[in-house]
Amino acid sequence: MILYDYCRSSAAYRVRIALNLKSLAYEQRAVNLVSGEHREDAHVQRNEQALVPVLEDNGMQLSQSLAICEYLDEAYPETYSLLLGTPLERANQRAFALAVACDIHPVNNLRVLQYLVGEMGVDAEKKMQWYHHWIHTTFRALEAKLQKRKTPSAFCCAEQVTIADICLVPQVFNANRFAVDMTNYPLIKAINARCLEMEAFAKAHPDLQPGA
Ligand SMILES: N[C@@H](CCC(=O)N[C@@H](CS)C(=O)NCC(=O)O)C(=O)O
Repeated sequence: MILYDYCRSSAAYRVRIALNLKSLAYEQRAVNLVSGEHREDAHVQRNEQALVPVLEDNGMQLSQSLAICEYLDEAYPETYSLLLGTPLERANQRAFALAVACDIHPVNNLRVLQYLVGEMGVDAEKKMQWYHHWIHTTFRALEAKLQKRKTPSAFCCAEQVTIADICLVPQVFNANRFAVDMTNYPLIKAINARCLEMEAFAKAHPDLQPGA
């Protein structure tokens, strides 16, 4: 498998964690988001949306990190499962993951921040205010959801890592990178720390990737 990714892309970080948890071998090809390599023809041929990650498997190129994670689970069921338990439990794990992937990530994505600054004339301070606001809005909700669990577990939704943790950890990395105050999120911080102790997460860390 070939993973087209970028060290600090949180969507690609999710897929790296998933591949590592499932012990699947992959080759990495860095696509530099800072220099705009993702908008060049070669990458747009892989993903018309000009975004990373793209996973190539059996000659086919897939985009969208969560679709890729579910593909990996379906295509390689003999390895670690990213979704666990009953349909209700699995839906709960997806809901947690989607809160990050659909409700934080898209509004804080590079192209949105670039549009705010470029087309909308927003200054650097207001851009950071925007960035922090959307993280706090969903982290507050997720922390409350974790507090309310009837049976508290070591990870977001279970005693094992699921797709929920795979989405949470890269988002916490982004929050820390941009100095978001995490004081009010003790459970998120504890789960993040627990995940980072695991090899699958440690190996996927942005600082250890090509081009970091
Ligand atoms: N929903 C997509 C999001 C992919 C995405 O937005 N990737 C970011 C990096 S985390 C990207 O390529 N950004 C380039 C840009 O904003 O121009 C997924 O989960 O794969």
